[in-house]
Amino acid sequence: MYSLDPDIFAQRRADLIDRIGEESVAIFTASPHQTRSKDTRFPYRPSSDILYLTGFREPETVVVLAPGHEDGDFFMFVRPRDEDAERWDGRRPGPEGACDDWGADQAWPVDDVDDKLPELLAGRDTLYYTLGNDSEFDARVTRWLNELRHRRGKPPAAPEKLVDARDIIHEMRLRKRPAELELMREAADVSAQAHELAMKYCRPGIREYELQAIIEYHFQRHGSEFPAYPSIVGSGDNATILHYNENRDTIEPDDLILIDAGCELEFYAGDITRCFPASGEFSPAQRDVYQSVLEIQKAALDEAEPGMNLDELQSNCERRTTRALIDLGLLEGSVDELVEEEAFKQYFPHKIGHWLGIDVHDVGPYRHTDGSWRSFEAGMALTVEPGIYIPESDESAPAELRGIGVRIEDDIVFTSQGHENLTDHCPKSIDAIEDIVGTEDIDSVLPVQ
Ligand SMILES: [Mn+2]
Repeated sequence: MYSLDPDIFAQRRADLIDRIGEESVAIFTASPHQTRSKDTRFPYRPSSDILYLTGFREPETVVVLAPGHEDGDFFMFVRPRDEDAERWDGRRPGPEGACDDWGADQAWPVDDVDDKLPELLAGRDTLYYTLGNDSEFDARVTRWLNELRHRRGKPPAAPEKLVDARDIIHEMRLRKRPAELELMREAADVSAQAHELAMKYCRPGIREYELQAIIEYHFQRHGSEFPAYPSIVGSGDNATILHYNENRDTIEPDDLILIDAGCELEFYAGDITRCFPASGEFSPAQRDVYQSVLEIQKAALDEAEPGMNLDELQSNCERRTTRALIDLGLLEGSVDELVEEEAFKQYFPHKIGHWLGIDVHDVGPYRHTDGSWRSFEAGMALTVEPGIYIPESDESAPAELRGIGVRIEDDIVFTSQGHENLTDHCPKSIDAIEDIVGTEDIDSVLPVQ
């Protein structure tokens, strides 16, 4: 169960209920449990919107918020208690637990959804529900609406308007409150410490997956159940693959290593990228690329404050990156023309950052509905992660730069005045990194048997 105070979930539901109003009803469904192979499954990752509203984490769950209903406003359909199933697959709270421990006003076994849920829709004007996630459930919703429309002897009872439920809840999730920020700070701290450990225990000859194991061991020691996303440990040319996660190679003495890893703590994500040389000393070429990215990141952090928007941050980063690429001998021409042609995309193909929260690429629109970019506001959490990647195969690049990939990523939260950098203490300057890499010996801690 969440360590977040149950009142926080109650407050979120109350907020959502306020926003949708008494004429409406909202349905949220859990994502399905995915098969990993044959009859085994991936560990279940609860659906973020349901986590946000309830903290409840089981598959097959349906949450209904029906403001002003005579029996309450928070209803759940959950997996029923089942002695045999629980003996095999684990304990279930069942409907009773959903009421007692998660605060549902009423809860039923999920198999009762066809009997009970249409009643919760009856008489409402607007249904908040997201079509397209689960075609089977979509068909059920359609059937219930039709049944309500054709009900005899009663006034038309089916909601006439269907609104995407994400619009409203994702807007809420975009602004983090103090209790969430505390968890995000903790997720950032644990993630930062894990990067530091990887730097300390790195040495030529170690495998990428060993560094991954050190990082993920640290995550779990601190109560994280999952990494927030598959950890990226790329040495040498592997660092130029943006979402590399084979992590099987042996680290060579001359490699620069890129690690992009963050823990998920109480379902809040950390997301940090750091790069460091396996030998403990940057080569001149690695140093040049690294220092360029570091300065680009510093400039972005210096200007990231409320009132700015992601498009401005991105454009400025593209311009600075273009200038750096010219200085490094990777592009030729004028900054204006190269920016216009988007020539930087060959070496910086991604965005400067993304929202961060319960999902690592968190929800919430970056633009207003009219297409204009929305300004950053206090409580919004963003990653800032410029990069330059020069694949080994790039014959147009100076030979000494090929096979170097650098990304530097911090997690920030906007405050009324500027921002708080949650991951600033993770070693980042060339001196700080060179001081720490290779200072510990993993074999003395965990000898290979
Ligand atoms: Mn990221």
